[in-house]
Amino acid sequence: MAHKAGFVNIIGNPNVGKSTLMNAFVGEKLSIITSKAQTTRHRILGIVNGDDFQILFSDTPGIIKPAYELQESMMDFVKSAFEDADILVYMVEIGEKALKDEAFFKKITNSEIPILLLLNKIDTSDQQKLEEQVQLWKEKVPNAEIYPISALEGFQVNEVFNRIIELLPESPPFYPKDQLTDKPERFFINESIREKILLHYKKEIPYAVEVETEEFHEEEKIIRIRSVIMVERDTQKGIIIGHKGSALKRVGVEARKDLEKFFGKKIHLELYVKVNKNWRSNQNQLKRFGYN
Ligand SMILES: Nc1nc2c(ncn2[C@@H]2O[C@H](COP(=O)(O)OP(=O)(O)OP(=O)(O)O)[C@@H](O)[C@H]2O)c(=O)[nH]1
Ligand SMILES: [Mg+2]
Repeated sequence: MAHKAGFVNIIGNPNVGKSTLMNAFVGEKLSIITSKAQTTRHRILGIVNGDDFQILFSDTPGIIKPAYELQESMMDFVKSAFEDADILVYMVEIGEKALKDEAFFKKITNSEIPILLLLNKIDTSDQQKLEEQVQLWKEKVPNAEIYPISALEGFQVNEVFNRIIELLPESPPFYPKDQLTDKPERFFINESIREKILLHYKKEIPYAVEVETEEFHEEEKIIRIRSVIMVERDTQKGIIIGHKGSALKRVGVEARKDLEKFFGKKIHLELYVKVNKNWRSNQNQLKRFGYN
């Protein structure tokens, strides 16, 4: 049989479960997951390899109306996911409202490529509501195949995976067969730390934070890491650090545990906080942090 390979790009509103699904497909925690919207800021490739196939999943930021430069570059990642997709996975959740961007929605309904519309979080729904929702989405996106799923509980995830394999175009692999992602180690360190900040701080704080890993030094038995948490203002710096450093310490302890699992090695993690005024609206800073 001929080899199959292609880009399967996951798009949808914020917080619907896109990252949860990609991690389930890949079997690794490549993308961070929290209950807050705009958890994912990048396009993250997750590669699933078989003897005769290679699926290049892309997790993308949730679709929003951008209010500042960072969000514009997040939406550029979504745009790029529309451009190179061989199969588009459009994820919605039970009871959600319309996509926040009409133009993106038109791209989906006018799409020439296969669309799998995944109605996620059905573990939170009853049968009647589910049937109503399926009917609704059939009318809204008639060109899609609809699959009710639960990414969290793994319900119907295999069925969707098998359908993706069927739909994949014939192609040689795009990446070496032992490669898992396109992102470097430092990216996953930054993201682990950012996840803890999303989990433990309120309101605007997580959105004002970017993380940069300055040092990554692997020794035989331990990896030594130093990362800086960047905030936009002095007051935010104080909040991140907390009383006698307690808040920052909690972030460090929890991120270190995740990273030890991810790298399978003991980790020494040093964190500090720096003010980087208005980095979210500064093109040069954004470029440096890997946003286009
Ligand atoms: N009940 C339930 N919760 C889910 C399911 N899938 C994801 N979630 C939860 O929904 C929340 C958002 O999940 P994410 O995977 O981060 O969603 P996302 O679409 O990647 O979000 P952004 O990156 O912010 O756009 C988390 O609290 C998940 O645990 C599901 O099938 N059922
Ligand atoms: Mg996400």
